[in-house]
Amino acid sequence: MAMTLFQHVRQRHNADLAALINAIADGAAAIEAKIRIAGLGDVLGAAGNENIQGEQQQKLDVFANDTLTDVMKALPTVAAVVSEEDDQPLIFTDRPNAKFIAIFDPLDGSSNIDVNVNVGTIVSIQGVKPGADARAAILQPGSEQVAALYVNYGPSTILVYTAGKGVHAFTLSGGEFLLSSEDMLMPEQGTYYSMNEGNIGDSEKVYGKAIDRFRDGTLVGQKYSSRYVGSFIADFHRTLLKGGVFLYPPTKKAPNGKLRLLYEANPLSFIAEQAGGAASNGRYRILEITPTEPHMRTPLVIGSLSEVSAVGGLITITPRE
Ligand code: AFP
Repeated sequence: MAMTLFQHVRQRHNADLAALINAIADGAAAIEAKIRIAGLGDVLGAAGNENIQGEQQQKLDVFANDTLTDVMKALPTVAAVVSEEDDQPLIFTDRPNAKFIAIFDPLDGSSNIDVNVNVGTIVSIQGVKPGADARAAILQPGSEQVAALYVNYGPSTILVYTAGKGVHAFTLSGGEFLLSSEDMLMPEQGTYYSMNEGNIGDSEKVYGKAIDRFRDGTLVGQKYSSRYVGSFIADFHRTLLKGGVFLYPPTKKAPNGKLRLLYEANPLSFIAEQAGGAASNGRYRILEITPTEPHMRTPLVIGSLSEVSAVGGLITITPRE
């Protein structure tokens, strides 16, 4: 039988991280079971509340958030939890030896659920020294992440993680995530660009220019095709496997970008870099940005090294101070 997720993390890293990632995977298996029967029960549709981002919470958002939060509450190694769905971080003050902070988007792309399109769970795991202020430790640059993972609820359910020694994928089978790809590498160059082209007129001109030049083959020396699902995990997973680039620029509606730094851009940038890819906010490497608040947004250009560098070359890079 293929190696389990727990065995893999334990062998390459340590038992505490293996227990944490395994518990998250159990939560994801419960979420996937609910997604699989979404059309049959009272599972689809809006829950009737808005989250901190001003977005309509779906019933499955609430279920996924409650499931993952309960997982974290039960783990004595977790010092704090940050969720897209909750305004404030949850700090566990009675755990002086806790050493992880779990930051997650419980169900990314949830507006796609009602039309049966892939959704995902994204988790960033940061470290905090025992006894240190967990609230302050939440705002670390992404380069300090201990691990990052996502779960893609698609035709099969796949969990991809890194803890700094490569990127590995596990496929859910019989309630267990089993190793399906080890030491994954993103192609250095792909053939797809991925952006909501409805935003081009409302974005900085350079993004429209980049798309034009991907199309006519003058940016990276070949003509590109377009792919855009509108579920970040689906678009990222394709980019990890096939190469290419995903772009979400600043727009008039979202002047700082739409995607969230701590629980979307950071974990997937860690995975992209570990797979040999790259990620920037158009100006800086994503993993070097110091967050100013837990729900901070960022523009994002992520994918193969060739395309991310080429888009970066079109943008006026401001040197870091
Ligand atoms: P929802 O979780 O509200 O569906 O948003 C999904 C998302 O954050 C991310 O998964 C997509 O990449 C992005 O939004 C799509 O945004 P646009 O609909 O503006 O293209």
